[in-house]
Amino acid sequence: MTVRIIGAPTDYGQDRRGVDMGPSAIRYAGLSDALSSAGVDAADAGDLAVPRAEERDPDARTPSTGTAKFLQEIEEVTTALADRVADSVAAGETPLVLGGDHSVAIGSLSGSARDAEVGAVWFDAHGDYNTPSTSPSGNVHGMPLAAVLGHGDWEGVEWANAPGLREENVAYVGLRALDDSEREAIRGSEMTAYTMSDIDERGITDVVGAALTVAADGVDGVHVSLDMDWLDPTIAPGVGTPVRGGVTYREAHHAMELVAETDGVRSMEVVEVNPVLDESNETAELATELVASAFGKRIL
Ligand code: Z70
Ligand code: MN
Ligand code: MN
Ligand code: MN
Repeated sequence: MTVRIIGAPTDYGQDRRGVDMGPSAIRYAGLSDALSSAGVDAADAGDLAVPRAEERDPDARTPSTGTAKFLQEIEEVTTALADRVADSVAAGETPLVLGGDHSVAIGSLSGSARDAEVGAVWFDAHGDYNTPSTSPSGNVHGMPLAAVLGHGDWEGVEWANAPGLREENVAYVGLRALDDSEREAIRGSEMTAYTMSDIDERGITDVVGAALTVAADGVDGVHVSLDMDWLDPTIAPGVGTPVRGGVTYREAHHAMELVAETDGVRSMEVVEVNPVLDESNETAELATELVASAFGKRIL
């Protein structure tokens, strides 16, 4: 198996500068060695060219679609990313996108689900199901799942919609911070949502197994989206929006080991690593370890 590393050094989807250094922090933490130890060939495509935020209007808004900040820039970045991901899949590789904030998922998913039916497992504290008109922040990293599914204002926004992804094949794991509008929209959707309470009650093995089953049902492959704020902030402090009560180190590794066992991973991304908020780079190191588990690294 060849894993194609694609860096997407962008922070246009949120307010905290520094997440654009995520790809560099993850590589520095030893990503290619970690992938080798998982027994896969890693090929690094380098980083996407992302326009420097300092050269753009900090109040960038696209009025026709409400209050999504830097929507033009995000369209540029995610459109380019979608092409890279689609090319990688077409070449028989498994693309691994390094964020960047979670807005990059618009690119990974619309690329991965361009010519195929794809499911998704969303490991995140947050729902990322806002639209420009429901968003409390205007930050697109709180919207990518709504964008790819064409929910609400995102309906018909062609560059953002992922043609081969259906709500029925999307499963959240570990939710614990939802806006009221998101809660209602998620309840009204066909997605499956496993919260931290479900993990408390059923255990990580059962919940992740169920999520993978939902995502893989009747599709060509599964996209794995790993937002590092899914983890408890005590072990992953370098994220822009830490939320208490996340999964533990062992739960996270086990979840990724279950991902590896499905054999159906078509594409993956790891996002929201912000080395500026993390003096010892432990969040990027953990991201690297978890990716290795997701691609088959085992203790014995
Ligand atoms: C909030 C919003 C969010 C990540 C924070 C927060 C969303 N729901 N996503 N951190 N990764 O602004 O939409
Ligand atoms: Mn997220
Ligand atoms: Mn999040
Ligand atoms: Mn598209």
